[in-house]
Amino acid sequence: MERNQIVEKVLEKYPARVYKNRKAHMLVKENTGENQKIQANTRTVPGIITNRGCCYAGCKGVVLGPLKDMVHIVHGPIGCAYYTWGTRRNKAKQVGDEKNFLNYCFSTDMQESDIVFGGEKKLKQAIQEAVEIFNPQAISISATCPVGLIGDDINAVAAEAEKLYGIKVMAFNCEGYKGVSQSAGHHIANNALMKHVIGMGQVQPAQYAVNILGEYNIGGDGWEISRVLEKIGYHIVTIMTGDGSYETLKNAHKADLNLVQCHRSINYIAEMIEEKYGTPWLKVNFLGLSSTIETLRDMAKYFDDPALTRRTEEVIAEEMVELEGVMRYYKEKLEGRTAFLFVGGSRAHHYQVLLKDLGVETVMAGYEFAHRDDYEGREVIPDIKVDADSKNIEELKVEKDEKNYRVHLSPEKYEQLKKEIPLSYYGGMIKEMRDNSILVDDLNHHETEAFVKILKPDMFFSGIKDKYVIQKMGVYSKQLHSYDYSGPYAAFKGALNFAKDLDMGVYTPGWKYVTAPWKTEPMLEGMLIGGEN
Ligand code: CFM
Ligand code: HCA
Repeated sequence: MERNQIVEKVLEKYPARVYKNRKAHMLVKENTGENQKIQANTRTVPGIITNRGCCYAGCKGVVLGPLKDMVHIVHGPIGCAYYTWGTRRNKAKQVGDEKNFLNYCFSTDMQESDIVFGGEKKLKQAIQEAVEIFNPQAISISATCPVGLIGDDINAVAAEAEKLYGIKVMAFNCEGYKGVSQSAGHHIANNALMKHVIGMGQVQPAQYAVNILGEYNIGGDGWEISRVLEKIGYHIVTIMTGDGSYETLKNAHKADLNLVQCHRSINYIAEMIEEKYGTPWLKVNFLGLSSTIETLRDMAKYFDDPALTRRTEEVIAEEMVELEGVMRYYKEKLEGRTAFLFVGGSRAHHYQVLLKDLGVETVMAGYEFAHRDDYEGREVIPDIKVDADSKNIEELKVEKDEKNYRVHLSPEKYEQLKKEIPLSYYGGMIKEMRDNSILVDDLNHHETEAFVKILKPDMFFSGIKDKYVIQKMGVYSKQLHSYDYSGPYAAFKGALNFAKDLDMGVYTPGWKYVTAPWKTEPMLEGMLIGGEN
């Protein structure tokens, strides 16, 4: 079947309205060289089972949660607090006299009576307890759905607590329903960190100072990236936000370059720092050996210092000597296999490189909640007429900070470099995918099963919500959010961990005990959409 026919087959039994909606979220990459449009960042059709998370998950769970020296109070029911604490892999090390509160889950544990009579009193008490017991420099308060519905004024509580205790207390109106998905929460968190934290510090960094933005240290990825960068001679001012801290984040404006790993979650800050302080950003990808090497070379081009360039090549050579043989071994075992990737807002793109390094072809990829620019490149931003989140979320305007603004490159050099490296630019996922591959935004449960049955990929990379459904279909399924509690997968040593895990997953004898449905259900055509088999 042609790929376009496959898409039609998957969509065919939807009612007309749903068909129209979902079709706009899918495309087959064509060899036209033209920008191919995909609908993204719009609300899921009610009733469809989506894998997306909520605004609060993006704000507290992703961006704020990993900041280790802050107390993050969740104002809401305990389940919400637990979800963004126990299931997120926020790994952090305490260095020197730094504080690290990440082992604690702080919540007001709202009950029915708080919903009826209001929860502000309980929130004030929680702040007081946190201050008395933990003495943090800063506190975040994140609102969950009921808080917005009953109208607790968390901003007033935060302002009062800030005066009372003389520490930073930030309130985040990131109720779960606030936007389309996690990405609304990223934006809310970015705005407040920009307003209240970045720019407040005065610590001068060492030479070759960089920030790593959009790296959340899942499985220790941030540590492996830092190891490589420090070996070359870079100084990491702050990492946003995996193993990051409030204290280091204050100095983010002092770096010479911002590295952007996950564009979706942090592009707002990268842009605002450039506007306010003059720091350019570079789109990087530390997932995959070829992309890690390319990123390191791009960084060397930016700094344009022969000693740093030499050191970059030395480190690449040293790391690769250890890896080449063993990676070839895994490539031989995995070559020719096919994969589906469906992950949040950046990994579905980044991991394609790592898979390609291992000879695995991505036949279908999609994001849960990324925006059109993450698919098509930042050049489409002016065409995104209606941003479904913009009526709820402030579009923060920043101005040049005359005192702290620094010019890092002459305008000519900046323009020249932009032609060579992705400086303050992200090209998105589509351009890098092979012709004929399928892209699906906000893939849902029915579509997952239907595409798997038709295309029979050798492996599927996504999250906890669909992992076991897929595995029971006889297809190896690997979580790319939590890494199934393995990792790191980033940079050099991470690539090898990934190759080993993939090899184990594909070759496990366990597959003998699972039969793929298409082996026992020959009437595939009739059973794609429930109820007919
Ligand atoms: Fe960025 Fe992330 Fe992702 Fe994301 Fe997420 Fe995540 Fe993700 Mo889960 S910030 S968009 S909101 S890389 S939590 S660390 S794994 S969906 S692809
Ligand atoms: C979130 C967090 C999540 C969920 C993971 C998953 C994460 O968005 O709420 O569905 O497997 O990475 O922990 O994306």
